[in-house]
Amino acid sequence: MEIQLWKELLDPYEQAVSELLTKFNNLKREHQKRNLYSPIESVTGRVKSVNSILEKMQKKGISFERMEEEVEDIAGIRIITQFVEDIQTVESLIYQRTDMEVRSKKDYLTNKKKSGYRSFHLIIWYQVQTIKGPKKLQVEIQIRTMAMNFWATTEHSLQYKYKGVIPGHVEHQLTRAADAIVLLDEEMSQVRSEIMDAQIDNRIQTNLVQDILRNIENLYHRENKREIAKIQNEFYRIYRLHDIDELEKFSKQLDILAEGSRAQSVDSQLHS
Ligand code: 0O2
Repeated sequence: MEIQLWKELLDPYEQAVSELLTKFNNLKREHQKRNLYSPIESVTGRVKSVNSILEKMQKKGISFERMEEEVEDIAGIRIITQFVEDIQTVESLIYQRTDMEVRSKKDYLTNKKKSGYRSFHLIIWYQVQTIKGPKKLQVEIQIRTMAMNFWATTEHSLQYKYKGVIPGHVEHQLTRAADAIVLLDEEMSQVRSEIMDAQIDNRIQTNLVQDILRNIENLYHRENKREIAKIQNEFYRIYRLHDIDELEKFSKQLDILAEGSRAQSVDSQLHS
């Protein structure tokens, strides 16, 4: 293969990664906007470097003709979750989609790798539209917790440092660290519902404060400034109470006030 063809070949994979990043980030945002707990903590993606593709082809004896079929992770997405339970939720979300078709999966959670590696992988078919028409390609989606990711990225760096031959004592420490990660994930699962509740409350409060401030700003342009100052002071007073129910009540009252003020302003514009 001529070197200049690599860019042409990898361009659709770049496009797939970029589109999928947007889609998974949107999934996270959608949850947040609806004050729901998001099983997705963060998403990253990359197209494998030519060097890594060549290395894999050499290691597995893959020909150039079979490359796109057999190197399944030319495009890679990594979804990080907070809890082990979220991994299955993300998997279900992917299965439900009509723009992603699951081709295969590798469950390194139930069957942890000898190295200690834990993660859940899906290989999906994903279609991109290019100027040459549609192209269906494979994307590897790795789904793992923050703790699993910490271990995997550290171990990956060591693999690189020791060129795949990690000394026995380091390997031993990595195995112990992998066991500790299993325990950490289990411990975090025990307090999962409490953490989820706290995060949802925090999100609700953030959205409420945003709504309140937007209403105050709109009223500021239409109403008496002294009245607005009073409303703002009342907001600060309620905010200091740390009571979401009170904040919600205040926000609803302000909604009604803002709606009334808006209607009055439209009315007076029509009659002027
Ligand atoms: P990179 O640099 O992340 O792209 P295999 O035949 O088992 O060697 P295969 O068939 O590609 O590999 O599938 P597998 O095992 O599911 O591995 C796919 C990817 O999972 C790897 O891609 C790594 O990203 C990750 N992975 C798998 N095993 C390990 C492990 O023991 N430690 C770490 N840190 N990551 C792992 P690449 O191409 O190997 O690497």
